[in-house]
Amino acid sequence: MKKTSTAKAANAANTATEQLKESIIKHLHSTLGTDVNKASHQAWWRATCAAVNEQVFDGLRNTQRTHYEQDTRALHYFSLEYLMGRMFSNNLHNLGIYQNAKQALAELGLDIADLEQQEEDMALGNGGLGRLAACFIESLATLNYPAVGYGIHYENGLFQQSFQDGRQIERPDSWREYGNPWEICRPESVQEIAVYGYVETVFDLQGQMKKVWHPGRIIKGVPWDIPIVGYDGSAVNVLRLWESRASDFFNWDVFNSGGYIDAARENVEAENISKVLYPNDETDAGKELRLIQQYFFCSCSLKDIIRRYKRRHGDDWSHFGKQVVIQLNDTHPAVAIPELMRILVDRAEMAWDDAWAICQQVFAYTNHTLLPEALEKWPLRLFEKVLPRHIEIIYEINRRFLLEQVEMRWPGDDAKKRKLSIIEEGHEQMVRMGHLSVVGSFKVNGVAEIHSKLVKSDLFPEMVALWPDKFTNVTNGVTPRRWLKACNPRLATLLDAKVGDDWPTDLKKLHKLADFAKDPALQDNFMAIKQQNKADLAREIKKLTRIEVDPAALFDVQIKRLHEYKRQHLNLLHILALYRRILQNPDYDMVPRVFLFGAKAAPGYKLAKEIIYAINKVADKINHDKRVKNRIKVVFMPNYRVSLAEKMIPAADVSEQISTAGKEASGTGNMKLALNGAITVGTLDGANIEIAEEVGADSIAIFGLTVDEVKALYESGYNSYDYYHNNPELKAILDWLETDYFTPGKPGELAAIKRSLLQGGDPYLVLADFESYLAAQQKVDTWYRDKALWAEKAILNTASVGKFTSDRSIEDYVERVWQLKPCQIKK
Ligand code: 7GP
Repeated sequence: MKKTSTAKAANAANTATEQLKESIIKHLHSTLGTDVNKASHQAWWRATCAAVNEQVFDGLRNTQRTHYEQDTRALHYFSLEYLMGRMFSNNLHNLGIYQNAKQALAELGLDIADLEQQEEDMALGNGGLGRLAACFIESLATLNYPAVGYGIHYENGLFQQSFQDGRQIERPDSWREYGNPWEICRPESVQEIAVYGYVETVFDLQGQMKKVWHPGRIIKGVPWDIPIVGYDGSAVNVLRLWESRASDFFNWDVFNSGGYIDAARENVEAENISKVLYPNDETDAGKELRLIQQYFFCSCSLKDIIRRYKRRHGDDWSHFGKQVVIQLNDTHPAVAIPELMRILVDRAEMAWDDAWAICQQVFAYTNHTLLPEALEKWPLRLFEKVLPRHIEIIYEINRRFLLEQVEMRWPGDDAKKRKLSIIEEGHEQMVRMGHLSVVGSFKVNGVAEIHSKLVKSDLFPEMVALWPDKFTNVTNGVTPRRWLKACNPRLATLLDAKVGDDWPTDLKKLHKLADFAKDPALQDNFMAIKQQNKADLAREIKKLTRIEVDPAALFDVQIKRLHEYKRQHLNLLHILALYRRILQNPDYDMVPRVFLFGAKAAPGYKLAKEIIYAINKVADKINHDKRVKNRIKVVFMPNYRVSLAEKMIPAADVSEQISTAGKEASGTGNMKLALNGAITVGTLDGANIEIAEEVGADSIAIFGLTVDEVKALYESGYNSYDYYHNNPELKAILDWLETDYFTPGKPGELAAIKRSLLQGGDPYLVLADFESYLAAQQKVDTWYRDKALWAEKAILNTASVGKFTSDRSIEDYVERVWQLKPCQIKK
C-alpha cells in the first residue's frame, strides 16, 4: 500500500518536472526569443520565471474570482515600504515545486543556485518596517486571508552600497532596469490624483455650504500587481504598487498655447513622485516630495478600494466598514484618514458624523518606533500648500476631538489640549501624524510587549485615558518559509526528518526538537550543518571582500540598519578591547571569532557613516596584524540586503541584539537568527525579552541596563565621563581612536565616535553598558569551548522560537484588530 503511494508520488513529481522543463524551453523560445544553445543564465532565469508564472497566474485568477464571488471582507495593508528581496525561490517553495524546478534545470544542465543569483533584490524598503510588511503579506496569503498590500512602485529602491577606502558610497538601485518578471501592469485600473490648488466655498441651490477643491495638478497612478503566493495553499494575493505618471489630459491648454517647455517640466515632476525611496530609516524626511508620495499612494489605493466596493454595492455605503479594514504601517500613510473623509463628505455628500463613523471602523495603526526623530510632523504651511482641502478636514477632526473628547474629560485644561492637539503650536505650526493616526483609528498597536507598554505609558498616555480599549500589542514575527526553509535547506531537511515536514506552517512543532537537545547524534548533525553553512559563507566573504576567514571560528553577526541606538559602536569597542588584550598579552586565550557586520547608513547620517568607516579601518588593521594570529577577523559585508541576509543568517553562531533598552521597538533579525540556531547576545529590549522567555535564561546571553534602569539613569543625570575615568580599559580604547593607529598619518579620523560618547553625552548609554556587554561576551566565549553545551543551546534556540512566526502575528491581528475570516480558494 505504502509502496504504491510512494511510487505514485514519484510519478507525479516526474511529470511535474517534465512539464516544467517543457515550459521553460517553450518560454526560452517564445517569451525570451532565444535558444538553448546560446541562452545566458539571465535568459534561463527569465524563462523559468515565465514557466513558474503559469501556475502563479492561475492561482491569482482563482483567488480574485473567489474573493469577488464571496464578497469577502478584506484587509488592506498600507505601507510606504515593502522589502521583498528576491521572489524566485520563495515562489517555487510556496508552490511546492522547488525540487521539481531544481531537477528540471539540472536536466537542462543548469544549477538552480546560479539562476537564483540572477535576480535583483526588490528593495523597496529601508529595514525592519519594510521587511515586516513583506513577511506579513506572505503569511496572509498562506493563511488564506483576503488581503491586498498597497504601496509605491519605486523606480529606485534602497541605494546600493559599496566602500571606497572604508567609506560608504551610495549608488542608485535601478532594480527593474531590464524588467521584472513578477509584475503585471494594470492600465485598466489607472487612477487620477489631485494635488495643490485652492479650496472654494460655494452654496448650492438649497443654500448648503460646500467646499470645492480646485486642484493645481493632476497625476496619474498606474498600478503594478505583484502576485504573493501562499505556502502550500492555493491563495495568491496581490501587492499593488502605484507608479506616478503625468496625466494624459493634464495641462493640454498650456501645451497647445505654446507652453511646451512648461508642460514638459510638469511631466518630469509628476513622474518624480515614484522615482526613489527615501533612504531614511527612523528619521522623518520632512520633504514636500515625500508628503506627495504618501498622499499619492493613499489616494490611489482608497479609490481602488472604493471602485471595487462599488462594483458590488453601488452607492450604498452601509457595508463599507464591514468589508474594508485598512492597516496603517506606521504614520506614513496617515493622510489616508482625511482623504477618506474628503471622499465621503465632499464627493459622496455624506454627513460628517456618518463619514467619521466609517473612518473609525476602517483604520487601524501600528507604531514601529518611539524615537522622537522618527515621529512624523509636517509643517502646516507645507501641508496647506500641497493638500489645501485636507488641512481643513484635519482642523475639523481636531476641533471635534478637542471639544468632544479632551474638553469633556479635562474641562478647561489648556495644557492638555496643547499636548493632545493634532496641530502642534510653536515657532512653526506642525501637523502631528501620530496624533492623527490615534484619533482616526479604532486600534493602535505596538510590535512587542514592552514596546506596546511604552507606547501607552510614554507616547500616548492621555489617549489611553480617553480610549483604554483602543491600545493593544501584536508581537512581530517572520515567515519561516523564507527565513528557514528557503535560506537554510540543510537545516530544513533535518527538521523535516526530526519533527515532520509541517513545521513551516506550524512552527511550534519545532519544540519537539528540544527533547533531543542533549542527544549527541542530533548535536553532531545540527552543528555539521552550521559548519557547512559557515563554509559557504566563508566563500562568499572571500568573493565579496577578499578576506579569508576560518569556518571553525565563532561567527558573530550584527546585521541591521546602522544607527546609534542599535550600537554597532558598542560591538566595535568589544573588538578593540580584545585586540588590545592580544597586543598586551600575545598568549591571550580566546575562542577565535569572526565579527561580521552588515548595515547601510542613511546617506545624510554623518555619525553612522563615521561608525562604518571606523569599523572598516579597524578591520583593515586587525585582519593584517600577524600578532593577532587569526584570533580576530572583522568583516563589513558591503551592500547588506535581504538576499545577503539569507546567506549570513544560516551561518551565524552569535546574534548581536544590543540596542539601548527601550529603543528597539521589536527587532525581527533577532527572531531569524535564533530560528537558525544562533545564540543571542542582547539587552532586555523589544522582542529580545520575549525570545529570552521562550528559549530560557541559559540559552541567551542577556546584559545591560533594563528599561527602568535606563530611565532612572537618564533622570539621575548620566555622565559618561564617570565610566571613562573608572574603567582603564575603556579609557585606553577610546583614546586609541584619537591616535593615527588605525589611520596611519591621519590622527583623529576616528575621533568622532569618542566625541559623541563623551562630549556628546553618549545618548544611547554605550559606556554604561560596556562592562556588562564584555562580561556577556566572555560567557559566550566560555560556552563555545564546550561543543556539546553550545550545540544544546543552539538547538534549544531553533526549537523554542516557534512563537515568532509571522503566521502567529497575523492571527493576533485577525483576532485583536481585523476580524477577518479565511477564505478557501476554489480551483
Ligand atoms: C522598525 C523598528 O525599529 C524595529 O524594532 C521593528 O522590529 C520593525 O520596525 C518592525 O516593526 N522600525 C522601522 O523600520 C522604522 O522605519 C520608523 O520605523 C517609522
